[in-house]
Amino acid sequence: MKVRTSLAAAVLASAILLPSAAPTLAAPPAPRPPGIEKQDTLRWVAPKDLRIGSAVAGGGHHETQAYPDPFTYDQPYRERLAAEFNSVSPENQLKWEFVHPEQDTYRFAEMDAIVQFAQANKQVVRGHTLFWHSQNPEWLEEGDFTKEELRAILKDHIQTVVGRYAGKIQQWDVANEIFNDNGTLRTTDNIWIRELGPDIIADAFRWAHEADPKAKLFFNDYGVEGLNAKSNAYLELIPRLQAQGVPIDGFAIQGHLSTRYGFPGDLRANLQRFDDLGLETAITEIDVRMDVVAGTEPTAAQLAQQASYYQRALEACVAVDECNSFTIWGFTDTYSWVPVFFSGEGEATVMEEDFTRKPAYYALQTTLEQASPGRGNR
Ligand code: 9MR
Repeated sequence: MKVRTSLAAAVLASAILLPSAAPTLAAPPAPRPPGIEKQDTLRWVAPKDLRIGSAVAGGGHHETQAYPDPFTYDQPYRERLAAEFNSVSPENQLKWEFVHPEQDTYRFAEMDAIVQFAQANKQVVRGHTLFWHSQNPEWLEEGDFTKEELRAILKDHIQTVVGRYAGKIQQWDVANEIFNDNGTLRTTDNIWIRELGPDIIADAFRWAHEADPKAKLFFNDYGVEGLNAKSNAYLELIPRLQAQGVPIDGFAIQGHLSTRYGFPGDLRANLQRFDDLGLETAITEIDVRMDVVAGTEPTAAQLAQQASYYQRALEACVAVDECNSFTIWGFTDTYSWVPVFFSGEGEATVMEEDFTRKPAYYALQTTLEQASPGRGNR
């Protein structure tokens, strides 16, 4: 399982043979990985009213690793991304620091390539994210702007980015992680809320809606799996904004879980109370990390616990009417953010580094299969 070094070397070697530019725009569909039947994939068994997705690795922590851009250069990775999923989410490629690195410069090539890939492979795209306290460019965070200027900067950004992909992005995480764990707004570290006040949240949704009236607009956060102060805060905020006519379609739960803690058994009840408000819901970033001891494999018990968390999360979504999208935050441990951010933890995705499927993969496959009276979005 521990093939990080050799795999990185192989990817690096193949990168040398490839052109340095991102794949061309008229991308053909990715071929199916050898040995994998069409019917033996997650997207094939998914119910027609549920998209099964993955983050698309690139940007962020990947830029500090010893491999080239995964989405651009890792062909076996691309084949599995196409074969297994019918929804994709850019992991970092739409975040401010990546897509808007200088005040007057946008960098769209990478996201354009993801959208082309998704279209060629009949996948929908989740846009992530427009309004966040993190991964903002220095020119923005350190800039000396008046309130009017900041407001104009946010509006321009949202309308430029959402407008460019209008009709091509199904769901947007418009506002990401706006609450602290205790349910108070992030009035210190979120530049927009700090400088412009909480009403700017509604404007962000209005501007996104103007730029693409058909896109579904979401709040997205971590630590809101269960019934707690943070999820309560969303339950209070969303209807209040909707009563003012703010275009909000959904509430999304990231789902970064750890086997160190118990499974959030109230996930289904929590999704249901947002569904009861008439909202769509989604699981947008699930992974399940575990303790790792360098040089050893996870135990069967660890893998079984991980599989059960993935399965219970998917079952919770399947059980709720308008939970229409279930996305894992990467599908192979090769590119997972977890070991980079949590020392001593890892193995958080459903496939080993050589794409061997873990018990967690089969748990998802079986759960999707059992949830599928009418299949569709293959
Ligand atoms: O997976 C992302 C990683 O590549 C970045 O370096 C990191 C920086 O904050 O962000 C990771 O993605 C985050 C997502 O955008 C929002 N929810 C939490 C995710 C994990 O940190």
